[in-house]
Amino acid sequence: MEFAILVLLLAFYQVSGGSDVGTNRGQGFKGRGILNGVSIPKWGNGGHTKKPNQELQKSEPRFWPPVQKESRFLSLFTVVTFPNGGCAGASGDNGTCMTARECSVRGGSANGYCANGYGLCCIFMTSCGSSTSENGTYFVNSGYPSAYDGTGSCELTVIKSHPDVCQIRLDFNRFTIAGPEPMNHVCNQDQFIVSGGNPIPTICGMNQGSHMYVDAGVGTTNPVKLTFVTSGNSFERMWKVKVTQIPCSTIYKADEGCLQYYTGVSGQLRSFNYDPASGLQLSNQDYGICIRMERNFCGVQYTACPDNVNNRSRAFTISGNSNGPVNSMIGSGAGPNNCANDWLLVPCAANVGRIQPAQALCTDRICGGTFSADLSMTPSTVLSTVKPFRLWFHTDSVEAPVDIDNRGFCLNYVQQPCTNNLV
Ligand SMILES: [Ca+2]
Repeated sequence: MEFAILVLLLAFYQVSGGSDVGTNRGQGFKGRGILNGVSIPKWGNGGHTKKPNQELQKSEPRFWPPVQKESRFLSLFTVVTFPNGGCAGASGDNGTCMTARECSVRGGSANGYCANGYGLCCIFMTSCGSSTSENGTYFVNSGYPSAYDGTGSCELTVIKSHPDVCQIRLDFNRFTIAGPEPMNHVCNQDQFIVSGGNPIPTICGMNQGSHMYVDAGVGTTNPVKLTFVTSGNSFERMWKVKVTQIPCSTIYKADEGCLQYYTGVSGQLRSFNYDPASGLQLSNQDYGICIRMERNFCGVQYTACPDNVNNRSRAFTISGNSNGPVNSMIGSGAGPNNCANDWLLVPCAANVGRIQPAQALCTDRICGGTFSADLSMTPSTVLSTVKPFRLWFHTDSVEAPVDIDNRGFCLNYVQQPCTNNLV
């Protein structure tokens, strides 16, 4: 989609002695290049007409010199066009490049220049009770950038900006609401709820830096609702959720069935409300975490993140009482060292550099309080070569009395190049 600024350029020029004048008269404009491109024709008879009443002395053609002195007014309409592309606003937020008028009509606020100064970077920021079809809208708490300490329900309705939108990506630039209750880790005070797309687990607590992909549905508008429910005790809440609409045809669309989608050879995966100091693993979770397979990479190694807060790492604490050491647990059985209720599913996971137990070459579910693909008190780097690269996280609705103070997981991942041992 493009639009244009019409610039009336009154160019006064003089042709004298055959010299081109053609200078840029658009000093009133910021930017460059566009007006310089205006070519002004040189007027005159071009030498193709013989001067009448003059005898030709020679046979070769004779040309008239250019018109000696001629002044003209020349008015030009110069059309300056630029795409409604993304731009970085002066505040650091991302916006869409457009004219001041269009930004105002569409309900945005101008925040710095773009398109070499011809456009304004238009930021869309909205709060409770509104709806948006603008790509890149920021959904913020009431009173943002101040915190909100109140109860209620704050909803944003997201309407497709174009019928060809397949997914909506939510980036939690700020996300601090009350965490789950401490017994069973259920979000029963504050909640963030996504409805209208595919089922999304309700989350709460601290989720700054996390993201979600929401299936936008097949309808041409298909509204998706984002709701922050705040209730219970006094709490300083703040959120700023960037809502990006993703067309079906783009290469940056997430794979189907991925609530989270990571790209790049390495990165960090965290469960919602993960925080080594005080985060509590959320109950009632069930979702897929996908890592885009980069070219010439055939597997992924996962390692628990460093934990600089606790004496014993809580970077992978999914079941058991993590106030004391808890070994890793694996598999889907109902025994004490299995993962019947809460687990991270790593397809055919195997420890790197450690001999596997004879009864199992690899495992799928991992839980407990130590990250390892076999029963152990020692954490290990875990390798999975199942493609596509995907993990699933599942928790039930119960924690106490067996499972206490678990934090969830934080894993660093590194994709592994294809070699003879890794196909
Ligand atoms: Ca549980």
